[in-house]
Amino acid sequence: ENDDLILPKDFPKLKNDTFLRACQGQETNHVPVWCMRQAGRYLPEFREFRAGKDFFETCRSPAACCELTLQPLRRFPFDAAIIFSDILVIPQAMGMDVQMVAGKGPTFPEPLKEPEDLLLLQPKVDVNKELGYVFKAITLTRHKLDGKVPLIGFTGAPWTLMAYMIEGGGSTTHSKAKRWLYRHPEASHKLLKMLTDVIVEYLLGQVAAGAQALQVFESHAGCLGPVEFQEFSLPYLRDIARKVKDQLKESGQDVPMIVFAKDGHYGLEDLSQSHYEVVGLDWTIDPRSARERTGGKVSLQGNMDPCALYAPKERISEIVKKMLEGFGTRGYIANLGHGLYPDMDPENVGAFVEAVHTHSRHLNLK
Ligand code: 1CP
Repeated sequence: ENDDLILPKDFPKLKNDTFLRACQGQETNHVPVWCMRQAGRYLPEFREFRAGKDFFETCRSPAACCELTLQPLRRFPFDAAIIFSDILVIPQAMGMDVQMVAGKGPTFPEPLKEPEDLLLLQPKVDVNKELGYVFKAITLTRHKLDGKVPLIGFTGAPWTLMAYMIEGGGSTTHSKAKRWLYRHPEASHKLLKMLTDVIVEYLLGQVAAGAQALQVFESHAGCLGPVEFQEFSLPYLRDIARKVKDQLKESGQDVPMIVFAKDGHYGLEDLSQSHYEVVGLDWTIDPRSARERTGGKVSLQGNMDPCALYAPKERISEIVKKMLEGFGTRGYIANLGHGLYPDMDPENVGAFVEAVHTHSRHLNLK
């Protein structure tokens, strides 16, 4: 592949800016919709394309990432695309080995055990060198999208990445990682700071490569209580948004940022005042109370229970209508409260997208 052919310039003109307008709280004809994990195993074409290929090898191929990002957009009129990649490319860039083990998920053969292990991490990560493959994937995909919809870049948040680096994989209790918070608070802050520095550079690189919005996934907010969230998650989430925005402003750019702290209800007020344009919500929060608690200061994204996609299509339509009435159609991006599962029926995903578009157009006419 000739890398010169995918330079981040002269991108095709954007034809559907509904998602970007909703991020900024502007009026739209319909409520924009996309799904977390829309590029995923629920699509037969995804399973076929990924078959027999190593997951992180796939992540390192810009052409493969581009194809997987575009697949769901060929089927459904989503209003945004999200680049195919993974949050765990950052620990890899910092020098850790991460493998995708079938049936088990991401696995670190040598997780961090003690504070001394921080010395094993790269102190200064050159994101262009270590994560340039993601930037190339973004540039290529932005060209291939041909302006159909905006392209979202993303990262894991510091606490969520720290949790994986210490647990060595997925976990229900996160007790090894939380042990660090209670036993080694200084080392924990040191690691969170190291991650924050890489994340800021990584997000800026994604924008330079062509990302038109950025989502920060704090997927493991829920295992922290309000006190630990205040100390170990929120300050870093704020730092990331502030630093990215300050840098972008210097070059006259404005890219909306979304923070998604799964199961972090207790942080909703704070998250709505953390320099992000959009707060993502899981399905355990009622739309009206989320609006009240965020005081109309930010746009909201979410939050249908992904499992509602197992319901018959008529029921999905009713659930979507209620959700839209709860959030209102302004400053709102419809999504699920978490990612799609592999056993979900693509037809029902289509029904979800259609229900959002149809009901929101009706509500806007009222
Ligand atoms: O082989 C496969 O296809 C494995 C499944 C898979 C996929 C499709 C993994 C493994 N990652 C991905 C892609 C991915 N990961 C995307 C692609 C874009 C899209 O949404 O369409 C994104 C945004 C992510 C982000 C991600 N990875 C998160 C944050 C979102 C969330 O789910 O909370 C997390 C926590 C991960 C880690 C991860 N990667 C894969 C799995 C199965 C997991 C979760 C592991 C666990 O905690 O148990």
